Amino acid sequence: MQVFSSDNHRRHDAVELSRGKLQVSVESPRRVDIIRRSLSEAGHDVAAPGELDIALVRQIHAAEYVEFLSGIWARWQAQFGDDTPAMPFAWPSRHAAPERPKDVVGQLGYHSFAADCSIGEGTWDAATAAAAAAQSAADHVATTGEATYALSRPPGHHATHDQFGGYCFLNNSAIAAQRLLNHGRSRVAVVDIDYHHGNGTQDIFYRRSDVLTVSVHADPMSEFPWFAGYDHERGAAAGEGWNLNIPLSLGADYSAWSAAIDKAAARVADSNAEALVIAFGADTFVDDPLGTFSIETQNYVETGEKLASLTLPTVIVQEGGYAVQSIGENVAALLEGFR
Ligand code: Q9C
Ligand code: ZN
Repeated sequence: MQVFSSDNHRRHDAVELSRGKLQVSVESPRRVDIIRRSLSEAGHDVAAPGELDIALVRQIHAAEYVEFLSGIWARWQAQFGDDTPAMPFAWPSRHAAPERPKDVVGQLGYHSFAADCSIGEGTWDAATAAAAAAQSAADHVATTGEATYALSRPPGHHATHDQFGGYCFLNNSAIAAQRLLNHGRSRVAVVDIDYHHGNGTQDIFYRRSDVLTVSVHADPMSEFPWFAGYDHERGAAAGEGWNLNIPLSLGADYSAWSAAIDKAAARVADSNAEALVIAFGADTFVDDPLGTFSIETQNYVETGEKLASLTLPTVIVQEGGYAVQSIGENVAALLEGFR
């Protein structure tokens, strides 16, 4: 399979606030090193992505958010004069449409929803490289029809129209879906099988019917991102009926998870979608430090086979997965299902 991966991911190496402590983020550069090694060994062809079309990013994200992300590090450094990472710590009240403050710290709160991300000197370059991988994968799928994998890092599915969070800055899966539409597909389905709900992708396409969003994930009543991912969220306005959430109990096993994926696949088969984006997080794996599901490596082969049997042109985009010692085998297993 053709794989797109940029070395620029390395320029983002973050900290996260976790249980009261600032720690090195589990969303580490090593994740990509290990996936790349496994995929090369399995005979996949890894190429660097082309240059990102920033107009494509602006179809998905607010212009003021793109401007914020690209400039925030320089502004933070100018304001505080050192190399501490930029992080938010205050967010708007739920009760009113918030003002957008002028200040760097105010804007960090306005443009985020969680304190598990830090922004450093290379964050923008890494995030745009991740989006470029998704864009190039979509281009390759549109021209060849062959399933293609974007090894995007940092991940993207939590990033909303104008907020970062959950280790995500630019929504790579949404960018891939939009790129497929730009190539002339009239409807695209996004199936998100990361352990966590794809709240960002849901947010971006919530009022649209040209992108069907389906997510299988841990019940947000008990798991991040807490405030979205419920089964009553079905889309709005023109998008009514075009969002499907399938939350599962903590500790779900393969039989529960695979039944949910069957349901997701059935919705896609029913949708007239002309292309598919799989937002693939390996954090459903049994040994994942953030997840509670008990999916095993071999299960990802069968999952790949199931999704491949939809016979749609398919972009697979990397999302989460933090059991680094197994992440390479798990990604290789999912791709194996597409052979
Ligand atoms: N100390 C993705 O899988 N923070 N993001 C967990 C744990 C949120 C996961 C805190 C996890 C976000 C792309
Ligand atoms: Zn996840």
